Amino acid sequence: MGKLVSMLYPKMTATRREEKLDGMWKFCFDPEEKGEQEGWTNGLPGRGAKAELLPVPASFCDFFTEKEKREFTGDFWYERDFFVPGEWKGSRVYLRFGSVTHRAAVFVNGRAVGGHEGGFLPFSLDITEAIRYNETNQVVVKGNNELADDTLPAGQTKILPSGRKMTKPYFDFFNYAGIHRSVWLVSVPNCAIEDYTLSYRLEGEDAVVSYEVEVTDTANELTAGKLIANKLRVKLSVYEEEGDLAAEGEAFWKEETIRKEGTILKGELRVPAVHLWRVRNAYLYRFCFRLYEGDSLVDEYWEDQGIRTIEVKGCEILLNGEPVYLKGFGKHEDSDIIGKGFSAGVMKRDFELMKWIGANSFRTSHYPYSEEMYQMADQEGFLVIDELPAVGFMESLQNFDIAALGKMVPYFLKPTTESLLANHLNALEEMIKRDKNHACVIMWSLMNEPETTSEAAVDYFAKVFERARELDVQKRPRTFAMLANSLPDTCHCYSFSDVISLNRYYGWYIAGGYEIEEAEAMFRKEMDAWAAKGLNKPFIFTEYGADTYASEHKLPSVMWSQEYQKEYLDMYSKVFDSYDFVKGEQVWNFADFQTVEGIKRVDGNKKGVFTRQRQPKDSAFYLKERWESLEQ
Ligand code: BDP
Repeated sequence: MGKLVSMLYPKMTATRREEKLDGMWKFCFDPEEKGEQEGWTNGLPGRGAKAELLPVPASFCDFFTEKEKREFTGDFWYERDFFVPGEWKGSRVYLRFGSVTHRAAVFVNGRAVGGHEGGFLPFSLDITEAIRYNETNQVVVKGNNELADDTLPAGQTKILPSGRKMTKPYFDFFNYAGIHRSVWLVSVPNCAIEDYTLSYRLEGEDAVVSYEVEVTDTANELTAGKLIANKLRVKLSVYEEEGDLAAEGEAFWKEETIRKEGTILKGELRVPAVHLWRVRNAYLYRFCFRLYEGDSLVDEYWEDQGIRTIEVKGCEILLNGEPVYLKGFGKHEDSDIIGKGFSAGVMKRDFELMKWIGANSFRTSHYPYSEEMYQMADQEGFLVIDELPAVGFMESLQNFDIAALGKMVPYFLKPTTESLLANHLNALEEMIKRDKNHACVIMWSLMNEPETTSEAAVDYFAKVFERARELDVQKRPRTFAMLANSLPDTCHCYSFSDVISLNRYYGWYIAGGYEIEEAEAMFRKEMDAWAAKGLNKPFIFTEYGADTYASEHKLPSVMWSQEYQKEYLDMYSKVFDSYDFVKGEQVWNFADFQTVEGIKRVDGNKKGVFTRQRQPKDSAFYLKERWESLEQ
């Protein structure tokens, strides 16, 4: 495996070049796992018109009409050519994948250049030694989408009598796979800005920006002596939206700081009369970092960022010191035909709908989304709960066979726990590294509905939660979404959360339909029990919802009808409004989405407030009225 390098989003600057390699790629399934043996690392079978072509970015699943292709589990391969300009000689060249689900090994001109585990975070591979300049080069990606007890997300791979593999997820969304996000060819100077981290403090009308910049040099080792002798310095210029300079600072390496911080440079600057980034009222400054050696520019990188603070105090979630109430959804990256592939069009529509309905937030359930979603949320002033793909840590949830046989083992006592934790911490590090500077990210969700009722979970939780605190310079609140059986008297782990996030289905999975009054009573009983604990922490609802068929109307209501979805949501609204420690409501789900087939799902999960085609169900108008009448 190659060394994983900078997570910075590809950008053209005075010193950097990028080219998107999206479009039609050659594609091949490899059910017999013979690719390597047959030399596919040098190119896939089927030349010219004999090649099978597939679009990138997209899931491969829903293009095909054959079921074994849609459900395909195992190895799959992609290939395409790319051209490397001769002018790039002397700089470092990378291939940057937004995501390949769930894992990838990459070959350039037949040579292995690295890979990545985990299907929802980006990776860059240094391909400088493998390319030919001013010529056509070839990239081959071997992907794999199998799940196991220790993968994020978790699940199983079953072998059918035909020998075909099949995915058995422990979670409720279709196991879409493929190259889901853009692929870039990137050129970056040898001595470059590897990463930067921002945090803020408000002082009267001003903001004090603390910044850290990490510099790497792939050609030479950056020793303390060299950093000082080369007179390397970083200049940070912060520009207003109109382009005027708002603040500027410069930092040099000094003997004392190098000994302590290595190649990381730290500085502070003051933005006078700051325009704060506010909920649904964003302001973005352009942060431009320039790395100089003496007087010559070595590297330049910029991004638009909002300035804001986020903290939890008592039962309040405070943005810029002011309380916020979350209104919005748990979402999915999911749409017709392209599955989990990124589409700027779908993203735009989703934001338009969320604005229309009066939402101000969403959770990236159940995995980190494409980077463009966070950029857009920064732009639109949406609050994002950023979630890891840590879902399915509860074997019985979707794996009905095992549950029925009563073969349940506490999830964190399985022999796979150690490798699960290693994968989990790795994804955590990557997610925080990728998303830490986004103003929109106000909270980290470290797991969805894990098993928390056995003591074994405590040690696991402690490690994940402590690591998140350590990694995030902004010290954002941490949470995890709690399953129905994680209750005040059964859950061993809620105290790790800075904000308590509940997924609740009273009135759907529990006491649905005419029994809804009983559901409400049970719900209130649980809330009273939480209140009695006096946790002095904010509570939010990260899930509540009812499956609803967009074609069903019924008076009086029945479950699955549009009328029932409204009654259900209205019951929840009343309960939320009775407890002042409830600081947010995110309905499950924004839109209908694809799942595995089964007796509980009619061509997918229908809890959407919008259909999968992004048209409103009746409950959308109900929520619009409520959310527009609630304060931020
Ligand atoms: C919760 C899960 C979510 C499911 C939802 C449901 O967090 O992924 O889709 O319930 O059942 O258990 O609709």
